[in-house]
Amino acid sequence: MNSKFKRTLVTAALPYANGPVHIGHLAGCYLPSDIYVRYLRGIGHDVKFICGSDEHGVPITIKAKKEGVSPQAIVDKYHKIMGDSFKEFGISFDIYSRTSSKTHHQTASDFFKVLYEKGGFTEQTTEQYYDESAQQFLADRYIIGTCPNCQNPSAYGDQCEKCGTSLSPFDLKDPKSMLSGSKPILKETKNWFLPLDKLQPKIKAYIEKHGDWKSNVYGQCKSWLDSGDGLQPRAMTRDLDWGVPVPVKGAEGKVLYVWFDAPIGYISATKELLPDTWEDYWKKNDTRLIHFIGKDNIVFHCIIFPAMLMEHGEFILADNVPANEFLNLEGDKISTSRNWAVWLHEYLNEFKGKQDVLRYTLCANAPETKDNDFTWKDFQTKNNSELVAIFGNFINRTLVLTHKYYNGIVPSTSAYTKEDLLVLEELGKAPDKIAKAIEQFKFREAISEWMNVARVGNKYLAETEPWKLIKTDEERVKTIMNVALQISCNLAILAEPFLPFTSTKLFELLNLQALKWPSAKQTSNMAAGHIINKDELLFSKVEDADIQIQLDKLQLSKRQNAIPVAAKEIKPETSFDEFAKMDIRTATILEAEVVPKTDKLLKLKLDTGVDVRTVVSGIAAYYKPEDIIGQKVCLLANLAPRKIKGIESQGMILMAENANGELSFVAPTKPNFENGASVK
Ligand code: B3M
Ligand code: ZN
Repeated sequence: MNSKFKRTLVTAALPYANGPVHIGHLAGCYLPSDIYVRYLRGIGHDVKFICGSDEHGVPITIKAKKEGVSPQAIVDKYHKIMGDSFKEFGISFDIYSRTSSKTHHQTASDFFKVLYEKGGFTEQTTEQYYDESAQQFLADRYIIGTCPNCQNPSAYGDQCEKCGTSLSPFDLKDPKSMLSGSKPILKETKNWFLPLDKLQPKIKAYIEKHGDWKSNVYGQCKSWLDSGDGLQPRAMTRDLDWGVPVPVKGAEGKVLYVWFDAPIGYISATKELLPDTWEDYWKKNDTRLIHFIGKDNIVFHCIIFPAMLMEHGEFILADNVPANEFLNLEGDKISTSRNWAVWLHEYLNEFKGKQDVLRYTLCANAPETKDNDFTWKDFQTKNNSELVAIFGNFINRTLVLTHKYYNGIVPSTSAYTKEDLLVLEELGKAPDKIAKAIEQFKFREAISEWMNVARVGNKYLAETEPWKLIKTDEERVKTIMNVALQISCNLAILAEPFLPFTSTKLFELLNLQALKWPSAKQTSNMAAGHIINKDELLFSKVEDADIQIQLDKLQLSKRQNAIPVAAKEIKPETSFDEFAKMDIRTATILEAEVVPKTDKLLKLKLDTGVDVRTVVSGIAAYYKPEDIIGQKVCLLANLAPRKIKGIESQGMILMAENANGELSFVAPTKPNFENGASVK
């Protein structure tokens, strides 16, 4: 640890309270910060770990509108769900607060007033979109229109989700209010801006002092500072009715911009945690402030929040902002709206007691330097081939043999051999190697160094073969088992930041009080004569069937979201003459059978009123042959015949397809309507 600092304040981004927590959140921000903090606690450093729910801003009001409830009801619901998930995964915040708290409203409001009174804002009157029927200014997200880039007719005022372009509401063609569907008018409104353009030199100096930051973070900051016209003034107030009211005259009906109030939430939460000493963590130069975030939050934490703090004048600035990249899932971007995610509360139900398996997988595969992919197959491999086969196997062999040979009593050693000494030396070096990686925010490297200790242990047992030696050299086996127990104990110590549940359980098995990090530099923590507890498996296999359930769930999401393109947008105009070329007739299904060796196709015999013909139709997933004999349908009768699986299909049955991809017959609704009637 850098000795310049007496204490460390670690913050983890405040997640919006508009949905449950998924693996992307965990991997991006909460797991690395938790590992870091647990390590610091382990070495006895003074550290506080701050987080809470971000309960303001448009993400909340939109969710409330969608669910038809109040914003307060939304944040109450998700604050609880998120807080519970974090706790269950061992994310060891010292406080998990929320920005709707009284302390926070007061703190954010006071902060704004300080800047306001110093003349830290510029006032600007601008024209904004206003919904006259809803009598409300429209946040960017509340305006939809046509994307100028890709013509998507339902792009948002801040971004087109189809082509990814970031937009301003004024870029949209045919803007409409999402509240009423009406065309918004332009209306003048006054807001308070942080003059980032004027602050640019100070911010630049701050960033450039931190060339040691992760290159993804530093690079993004530099590109903001150096691009085009540099930083631009940014409105710190919004015309919205949900948030912290702007505490100045003439600002009635306005609230603080969510990105103004949310980072102040770190300060408010520290106040709630430490009413008497919070200032030590925010105002003393020997405090190290570290923000853990995801990459979409970089500019807010590296540029806007520091600018606010500088202008305020009383606070320290972040010493580091270790942002991660994004985690994808099975090759696709994680998405709440498409339900393409692994939700922590669902995982907990389905993989009871396996929190550490997810922690291990997400850390070993963390998106530290580039976006990364979570796959269930990899999850299974990490569990079965690493946690079970390497670490679990080593511990299990050690404990089982200790019981078998010595009734669970730690044996004493005689003189060490060269191989014992080599192993013990490597064991003694492990804590510093792991610590160094953690201190540099290289958590993947850190956890792999930890697993290497188990590898060393496994190799040691495989080479010394105590189970064979026991027949010829009992004395030597005592030493070997003693060494193996030392390795086990140190693995428990070093596991704590990464796999806290496993660490606790292993200490229980070893019948020891949990030891702290520095003890891992010793290789004699297990005293001869100490009695260990009965052995138990630390990890069990994840079966193919368990993985299949998860993959099936994702497939279901995919199907439910595969909205047929035709249903989304109306095709280009056509003429009646074009349409009239289709000869569509009513018909009745006479016979139906599954086409052999397929699971989607049915072979149908139809009475078309004109003839009887065969049609192959891809409806087997939706209709059973025996259920559709006698069914009325509409048939495109003059479609050129084509061979499908060797059967000539003479026409096509018209089907309607809904957003879930389900198919339904389209048929005359009058009973006994004749076959052969033409559809127009
Ligand atoms: N709530 C964005 C997010 O959840 C935002 C972070 C605030 S940190 C002060 O990604
Ligand atoms: Zn677009």
